[in-house]
Amino acid sequence: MEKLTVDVKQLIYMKKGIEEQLQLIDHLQQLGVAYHFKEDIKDALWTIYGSMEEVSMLLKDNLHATALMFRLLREHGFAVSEGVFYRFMDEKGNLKASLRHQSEGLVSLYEASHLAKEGEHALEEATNFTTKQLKSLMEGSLDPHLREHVAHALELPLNWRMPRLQTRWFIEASQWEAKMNPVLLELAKLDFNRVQIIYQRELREVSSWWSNLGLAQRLPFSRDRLMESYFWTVGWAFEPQFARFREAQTQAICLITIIDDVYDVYGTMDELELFTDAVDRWDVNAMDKFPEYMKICFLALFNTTNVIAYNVMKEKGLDIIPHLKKAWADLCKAYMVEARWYHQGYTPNLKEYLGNALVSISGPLILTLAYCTSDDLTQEALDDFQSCPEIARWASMVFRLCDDLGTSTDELERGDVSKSIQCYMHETGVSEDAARGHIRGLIKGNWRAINGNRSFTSPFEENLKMMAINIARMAQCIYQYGDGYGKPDGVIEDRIRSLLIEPIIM
Ligand code: 0FV
Ligand code: MN
Ligand code: MN
Ligand code: MN
Ligand code: MN
Repeated sequence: MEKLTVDVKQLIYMKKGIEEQLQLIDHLQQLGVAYHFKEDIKDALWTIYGSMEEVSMLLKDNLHATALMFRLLREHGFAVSEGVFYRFMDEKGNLKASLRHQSEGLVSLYEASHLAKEGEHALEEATNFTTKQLKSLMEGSLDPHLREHVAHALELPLNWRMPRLQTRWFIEASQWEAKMNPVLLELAKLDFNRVQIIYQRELREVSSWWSNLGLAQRLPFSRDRLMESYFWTVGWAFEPQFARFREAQTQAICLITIIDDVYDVYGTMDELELFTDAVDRWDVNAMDKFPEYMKICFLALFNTTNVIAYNVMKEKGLDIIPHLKKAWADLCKAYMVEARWYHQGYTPNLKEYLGNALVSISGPLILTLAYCTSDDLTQEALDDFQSCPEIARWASMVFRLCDDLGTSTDELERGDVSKSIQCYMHETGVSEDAARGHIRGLIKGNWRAINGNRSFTSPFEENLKMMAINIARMAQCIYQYGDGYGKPDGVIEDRIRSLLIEPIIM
């Protein structure tokens, strides 16, 4: 691996054409090894960004390379305008019909267009145009490799995909690709298997934490999902360096899941009021009044969170308890609001529902925990902490809306608060299909907001934004075919197996 890494580094600096350079960076990213070359890739992109005008001239009518450049720059937070695509459009702002024949360019433009911000009409046109063209390509006869790529793109755009899963797919789809450098591919396979072994080690540790806690046995009504929870954290930050992040987040997800079930399914209103108040005061003394099942649940939350905070205090001398306990209290209060609505038979309008539901999906808590357990946390950063910055809000919105699309049918049947689809139906009188369509539109709008907020000023901020974006991606992945978390089906099981258990054959 060391030798291959040196070889690939040389490749990055080797003098070559701009398209080749862009292609190399894209391959490194999709093969899941770009993190070994973070600085080198940054340098290369800065150079391209610094000479955008000349580069654009050079690329002239090369749609594929232009789209690749646009997407890579935007993914890395550079301010690049949709104007780079104007030269592929006619006076009316429509993409030129002759582009129909550039199948590779169409795929690249399709992927690039999913990085659109609010109000970028050229990119909106690009999504519509390429989607239509790619669908019609699928109807004709196509080279089987290209067909696989087009089908994959149409299923979900790259920007919405779980990175690690994309890596596994891309490595396998690249085996027969003439354009793929075999050195890259070998490095990618070795690294994938190496990282998978790291995941297995982490999973063993966190799974022994979970079984020692014994909470699932004491609360048999709740979902017991250690493996799925860990899988989720791999989606949020896959690189080996984020081991501590994954551990703390897996613990949090297991607790969130149980507590969500307590509020949604099991607890009485009086019990829930007591619990919410105890979390708000972060007070073990409040446990006297709890029923047994709630005592053990509270103590698990209290102890686990305090251990996480203890480690940060031990290593950095920083006190993160105030932020963590507030995030948990906000979550429980949002759960309480939903429990009250359900209890009273009240259906809020969509706006009122979403204001609460973006907290109850736990996105803000997860990102608070990510912030506070960050390796490069400082007192200064802690003083600047915001409980729900804009990007956390939009990512949580995508998470919530995807969850509602995937879980609300069963939730309603079981008896649960009206979710976004039902709130919108109640408010407007439209059909369920129409309401689902409306929600999918909202998801796209939130993605545009996320895309408009990708710039950063420090690695600390970059990591957090990436995690927020991955929260939205992971929601798209888990709920793609229904409730992949509550009722993990064959698809999610296969996905978990392919990332955590089955190595790639060399
Ligand atoms: C979703 O469950 C779910 F399981 C959540 C939000 C907790 C675990 C997952 C992560 C934090 C990643 P459900 O659909 O029951 O959630 P709601 O909020 O709809 O009750
Ligand atoms: Mn292929
Ligand atoms: Mn629930
Ligand atoms: Mn709930
Ligand atoms: Mn749900």
